[in-house]
Amino acid sequence: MVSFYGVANSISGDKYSKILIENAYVRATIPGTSISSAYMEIENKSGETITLMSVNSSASPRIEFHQHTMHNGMMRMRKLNTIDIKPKERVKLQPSGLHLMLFDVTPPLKAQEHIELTLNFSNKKYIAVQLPVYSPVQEKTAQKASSKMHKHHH
Ligand SMILES: [Cu+2]
Repeated sequence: MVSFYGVANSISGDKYSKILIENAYVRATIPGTSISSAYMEIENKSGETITLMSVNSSASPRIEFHQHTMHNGMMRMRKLNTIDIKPKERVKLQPSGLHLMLFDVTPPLKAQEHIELTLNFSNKKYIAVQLPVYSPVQEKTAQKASSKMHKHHH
């Protein structure tokens, strides 16, 4: 499954290749709601920590970084200001973990569509990523495919 749709803005090809984004998708909005969450894997191929500062999209006026945590058996979401990606590290945004939370999503996100997110990294690196919108069934299928893919490496 090819899941990299990145387009570089205002960065050279060299620097661009140091950030890899894979397995990105956003969930279809549930009818009657206007929130969604987006997931992806971000790999830092450089020798320095790269920080994800913010994410913008025409699909949502407010996108936050959230982390799910367990407190006394209760799932909670904590808002993070930024996400650090250490040298050679791969940060996974995934259900029940780190994720992007999209608020006031309009129009509703429907499966088979795509939205564009612009990831703003430290040192003025901007990467635009096309994310497919997945239904719950498509999400499960994609997760199975990516866990198979990763078993290869281990
Ligand atoms: Cu959240």
